[in-house]
Amino acid sequence: MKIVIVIPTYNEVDNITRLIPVLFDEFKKMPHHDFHILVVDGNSPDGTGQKVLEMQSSYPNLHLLPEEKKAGLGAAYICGFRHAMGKMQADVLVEMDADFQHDPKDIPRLIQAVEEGYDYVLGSRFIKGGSIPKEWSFQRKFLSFGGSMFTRVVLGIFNVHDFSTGFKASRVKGFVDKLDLDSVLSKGFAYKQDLLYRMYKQGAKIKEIPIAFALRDRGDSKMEKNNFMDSLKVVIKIRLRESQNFFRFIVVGFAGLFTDLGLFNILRTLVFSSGEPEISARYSSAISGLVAMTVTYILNNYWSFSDRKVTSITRLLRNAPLYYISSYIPILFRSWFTGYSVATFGNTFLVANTAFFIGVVIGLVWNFTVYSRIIWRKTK
Ligand SMILES: Nc1nc2c(ncn2[C@@H]2O[C@H](COP(=O)(O)OP(=O)(O)O)[C@@H](O)[C@H]2O)c(=O)[nH]1
Ligand SMILES: [Mg+2]
Repeated sequence: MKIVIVIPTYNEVDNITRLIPVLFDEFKKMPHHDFHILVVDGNSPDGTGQKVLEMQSSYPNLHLLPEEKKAGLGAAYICGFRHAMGKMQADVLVEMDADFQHDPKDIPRLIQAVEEGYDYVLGSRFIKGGSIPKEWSFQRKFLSFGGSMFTRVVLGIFNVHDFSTGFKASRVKGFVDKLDLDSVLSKGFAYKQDLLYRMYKQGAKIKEIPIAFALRDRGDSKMEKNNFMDSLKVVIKIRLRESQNFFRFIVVGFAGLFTDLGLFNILRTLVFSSGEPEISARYSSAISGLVAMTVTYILNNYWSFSDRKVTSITRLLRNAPLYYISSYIPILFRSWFTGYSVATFGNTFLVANTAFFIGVVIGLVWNFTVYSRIIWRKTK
């Protein structure tokens, strides 16, 4: 496999000159792979780029991708990934810092997992065997670990423990080459969470291997003060975007409820007011229910599930009975369940309404599942 280690640098001249020889020594242990180093330099004033160019005479597999200016960690990686995939035809991309916080000796373990068939291998600090520097302040430890746990829960990716690690290997074919790198949500640190989520959605087989995250060797950290907030924003943005169908579905549900209630009362008091009250209520309820269902059907099609909307009128008409019937199933269930509950636990306000509420929640889950999986199922 052709493996490209992408290393962004900004003022890392002391580190990169020592890291490069160590890495090429490490590569010798895996002679069956074709290793390359791609340094993406943000036009460092300390001459990092120049130094890399000089070292190329000793290391033919050393490459430099100069940026016009420092444009953020995410921007540097995206730029490097494009170059490594396009110009260099890489099979595997490795992300790594220049400052020895990532141990070059861990590279064989990352690559081995890729050989085993994993598509996204993360050097993880928060699993058994992994660690962060004990010298870090409590606040930094807390933000790092807490941030990852928060991301884990909000994104619902429970097989990952370290969402902000900067040491990882990704398979290109079928994975990184399928991602739309133009739309990555951050030019800075938070590109990590977004890329991870995209790889996950792409169906990558993910593996974490434990790493000991060291202290920066020389030079200063380029960590921006707002990294944490940047990541938080990106994670929440992803969650909202992914849940958009669901939020809209809930809003449409309320619109349906108001239509139903409003129309029921208008019909009952104004249209069928002259008839028998019992018959009037029955007709009004049947009509308002049907109209409300039609309204929600249309709103769901053109709004909640607008990303998958059905445009052909024949298909829309053909789907309608399925929509009405499937939406009616939880109502039937709810009716049976409330009846059963008052008969069993007593005919009180609390019992009736608790049962009704449970029925509503089950109905929500049922409807959303049927709508998103069947009626407005995603077609690739
Ligand atoms: N090209 C480029 N490299 C950067 C930029 N920001 C950080 N780096 C490099 O990315 C790596 C990670 O940054 P670092 O300061 O070590 O972050 P920390 O480990 O979180 O403190 C280092 O090799 C930096 O030199 C940037 O804006 N552009
Ligand atoms: Mg670092």
